[in-house]
Amino acid sequence: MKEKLEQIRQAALERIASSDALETLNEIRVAYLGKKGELTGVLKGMKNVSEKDRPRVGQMVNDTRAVIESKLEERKAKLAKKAREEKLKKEVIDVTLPAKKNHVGHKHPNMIALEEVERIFVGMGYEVVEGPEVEYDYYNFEALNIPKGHPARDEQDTFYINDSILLRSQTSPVQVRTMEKGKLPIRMIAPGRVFRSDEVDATHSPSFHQIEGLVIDKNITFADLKGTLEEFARELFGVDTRVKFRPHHFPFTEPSAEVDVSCFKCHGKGCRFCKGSGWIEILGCGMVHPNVLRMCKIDPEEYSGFAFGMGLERIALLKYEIDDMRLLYENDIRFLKQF
Ligand code: 2NM
Repeated sequence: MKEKLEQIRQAALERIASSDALETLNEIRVAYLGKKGELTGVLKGMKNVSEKDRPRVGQMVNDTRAVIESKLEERKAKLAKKAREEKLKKEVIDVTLPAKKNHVGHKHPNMIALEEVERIFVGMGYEVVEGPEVEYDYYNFEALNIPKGHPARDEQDTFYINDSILLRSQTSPVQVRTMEKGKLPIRMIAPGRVFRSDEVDATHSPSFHQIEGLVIDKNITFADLKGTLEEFARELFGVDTRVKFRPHHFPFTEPSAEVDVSCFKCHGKGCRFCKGSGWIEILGCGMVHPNVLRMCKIDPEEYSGFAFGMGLERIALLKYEIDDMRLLYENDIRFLKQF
């Protein structure tokens, strides 16, 4: 019996020592200590051992079991440590490798210009209001004193969805919606995308952006309009900028004007930039037409106001001296990063 146990012990310890995987250790455990294992076999043979020898033999079986178990644990810890070290070695991080480049974008010139314009008007107490790009014919034309058959409808080739719904050709519908709400006074600008069926060239696109402004209060006069836009031009183009109001016609304002600023490149002497005139056109404006006020349920006897509108792309092209509007729509990061 003793020799048998000694033999089992030897064989088990040898196998444990030469094992090199955790799975092998488990197989060894099963082979010796498992239900059908060799040591268990010996225990089962105890019934043939004399009563007198039984405690001693039992002790020997337990000792053998304990030795095998402790060696198994010891080997298991060693193999686990080895595996962990190999894993760490494999996963080592080379901190000298160049970092992955994180390509960040760049603010679009339209956006830089828009934020500048918004900053100026918000500074004068204006609110920035947005509205839908898909509009009713009513808000885009009718309420702005442009009835069906009016020539202004042909001047702005409009994308129609159906008879009464279209892609807005200006952001004035946002102003109409604000006036309709009836909360006065109003000091607002409405920036946003507008659509006109134009051919693409250096100065045209079927989709571009406008910023329109509106002030409605008691006793608002053309002098307020002039002062406001003069201040705006000086902030946007420099303190020595002069402004010129040329009579014009818009259906939604009366009187109306177009506004030129003195060329900020040549200061009015005349250069290539202003095509020799010394002046650059930047926006249209006027006193809101009484018909528009009435359609928005505002009494023109009590309230008056002014409105203006400018093309955002035009401002961006001028301010950043870009000579082709198409560059603004290509989104080439090498182009955008210059501004
Ligand atoms: C312009 C020029 C002149 C304008 C008018 C209105 C409204 F809704 F009050 F009638 N909003 N914007 C306006 C006036 C727009 O753009 C060249």
